Amino acid sequence: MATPAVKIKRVLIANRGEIAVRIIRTLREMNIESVAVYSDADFDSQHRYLADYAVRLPGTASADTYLQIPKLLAAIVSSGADAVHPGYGFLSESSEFARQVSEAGAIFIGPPPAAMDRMGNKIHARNLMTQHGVPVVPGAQAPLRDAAELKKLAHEIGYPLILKAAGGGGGRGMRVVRQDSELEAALSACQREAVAYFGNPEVFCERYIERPRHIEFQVLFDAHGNGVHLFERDCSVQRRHQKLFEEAPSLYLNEKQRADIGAKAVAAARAAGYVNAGTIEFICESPDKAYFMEMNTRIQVEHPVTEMITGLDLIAWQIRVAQGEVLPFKQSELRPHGWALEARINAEDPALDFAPAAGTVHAMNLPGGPFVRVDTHLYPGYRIPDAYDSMVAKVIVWANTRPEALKRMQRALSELRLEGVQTTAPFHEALLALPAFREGDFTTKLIEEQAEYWRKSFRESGGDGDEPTLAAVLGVLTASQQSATPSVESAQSTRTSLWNDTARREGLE
Ligand code: MV4
Repeated sequence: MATPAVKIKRVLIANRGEIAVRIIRTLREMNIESVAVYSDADFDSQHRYLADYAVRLPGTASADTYLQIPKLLAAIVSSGADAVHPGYGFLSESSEFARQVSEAGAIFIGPPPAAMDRMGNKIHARNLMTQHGVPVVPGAQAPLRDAAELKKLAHEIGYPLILKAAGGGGGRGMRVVRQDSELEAALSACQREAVAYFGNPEVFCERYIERPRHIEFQVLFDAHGNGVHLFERDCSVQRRHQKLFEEAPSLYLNEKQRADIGAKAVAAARAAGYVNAGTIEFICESPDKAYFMEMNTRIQVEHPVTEMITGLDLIAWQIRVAQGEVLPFKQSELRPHGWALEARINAEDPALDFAPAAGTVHAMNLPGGPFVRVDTHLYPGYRIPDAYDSMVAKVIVWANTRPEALKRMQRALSELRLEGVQTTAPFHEALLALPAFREGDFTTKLIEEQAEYWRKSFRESGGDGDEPTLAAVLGVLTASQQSATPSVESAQSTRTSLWNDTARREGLE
């Protein structure tokens, strides 16, 4: 392996929870020291215990702690960290943070700020993709000026349409429009939300794809112009833009389609001048019609499924390319191996419409055994604070084939016990039993469209509370019909607390 241009010795992790723990583990394996930062609510958190050093960020709210650039810069200086890993959420996609970390003399373990900016504006990203031969959904090439212009475009593109904020992403502030009469109100609502959520009033439109498959490609680029894709993840199983279950590879694509879309993902990242690990999101109308949606310029929650099918530690590779190392493999040398699944375990209360719920983990039993991985920051006696997001564990399994992986996930979930908190685990058990899911016949609408199937089973079981799984699933479904609450991963960077926000939104909408 080529000698790195620089050798990172001490990394500050500007994050918390399972991802902070995950990053510390790789650092230790690489003989790199770790520096945790912790808010007052995270005094008892595992990432603080596990790191070599820990720096307090006074305060509790994300805005006062994990989102506070000045406090983080002070922690970098006081700890002597020579690099920063941002994890996901929080400041991970802030080009401003990346710039200030560099100016403070530390290495930002992530993409160059300019690449983040190129992909951050969705209109700019769409146009950049078109220039580089990456397909986008037919739509606007500039911010919409007014309803008249939108109407003209609508007649060119055809209904249904979707309005999105240029500064948005991850599903927030989108509006579907099905006819002329809805245009004006939808445009002004979308513009209003664009200002409120993203501080940017620019809005654009695209043809709306009713039942897409959400497939994203992991890419990895070094600083010397070498880049590969590490195959795809199918993240179609989601509710309210919150991913619940991910897998790699996707049953939807054959080898040729995988290679074609993968090449487009590499072209997309190259067009942005990308370095480090990133993800190109596509929505697919059919396996041969994949459109670029957006790029996530961070490590993602679901990165472990890619690690399982490639055998690569993605956090380690992020660090290596940040040190200037050259990628030692070519695309032609990479092959996916077997099948990996991930179930996100969120602490949520079915009695409160599956609202995020804090609590103390009085006792726990985590799944184990062959080819099972659990990424979590939980330990017995830990009190889950309500100031941050509700994801508390990821159960990841690997097997040679998808049917074997499904069986293994069922086995793993059957071992999971978290006493004192209610979780999304029952939802996953119901999902794994669902014929459409098992057969791979699903889109992003799966959960909504299966509502009737689950309701019927619930009625036939008597609906008397003897069926905790179905009752829990019905709770998920009820929640899924409420107003959109987008993904934690992308949303927590712009909000002080998702948990409080859920309650706030219910009052507002
Ligand atoms: C779309 C779409 C249909 N047509 N764009 C949601 C998240 C953001 N990244 C883009 N999203 C969508 N954009 C067009 N032109 C449907 C969605 C969408 C979606 C996409 C991926 C995963 C889950 C989704 C759930 C609802 C809507």
